Amino acid sequence: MILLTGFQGYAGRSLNPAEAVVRALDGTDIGGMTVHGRVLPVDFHAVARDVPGMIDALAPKIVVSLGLWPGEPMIRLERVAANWAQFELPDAVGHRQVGPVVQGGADGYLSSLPHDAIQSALRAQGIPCRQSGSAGTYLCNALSYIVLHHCAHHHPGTRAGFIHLPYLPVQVAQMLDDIAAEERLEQHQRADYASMSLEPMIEAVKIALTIGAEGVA
Ligand code: PCA
Repeated sequence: MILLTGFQGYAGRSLNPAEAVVRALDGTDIGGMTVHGRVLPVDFHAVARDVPGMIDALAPKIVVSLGLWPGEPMIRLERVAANWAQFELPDAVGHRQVGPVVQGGADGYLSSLPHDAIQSALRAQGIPCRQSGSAGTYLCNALSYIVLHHCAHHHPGTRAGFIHLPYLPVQVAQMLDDIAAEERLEQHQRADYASMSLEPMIEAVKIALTIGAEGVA
């Protein structure tokens, strides 16, 4: 089976495309495996406590985690998870993690998903996609690290990786209204308020899981 996780909204926003994609794909069959969707709170301690047990209980062949990268214009495949957190923003329960994600853990892990094949397949479908060497220093990187660390130690056959998604168009529309209301200098001229509709995001994750499942018994 496949474990697909996605974060809830955070930083005062109720929507997160990651949650929407997880809800859309939960219970579907991909590559002969059932997708088990789990929506995660933006809460460092809850994630660190619950996700390893989730993996032990479900024993998935593939774990793909999803999150929002604000302003990212395309599907972003994260290659690297670093054992470092530098939360500039408190999480949903007010915690700011600064320091290692896992005390005493390796400095980093590489994703075990077939990134090049996923990238080619997405581009062939007309879905813009790129690979990234840093998932940042907030909870997405931390979750990616926690999953890869746990799999490296306890589920060596499990493929795992992280995908960052752009804003949904409705989020950018709302932001533009918020910015206009705040009358903040220059914000209305910024050219980096990228977004992507939900359908291609769902399609992208479906393709990534299909390719990730190839050759997995
Ligand atoms: N994005 C944040 C955490 C939750 C989410 O969806 C991040 O990139 O770390």
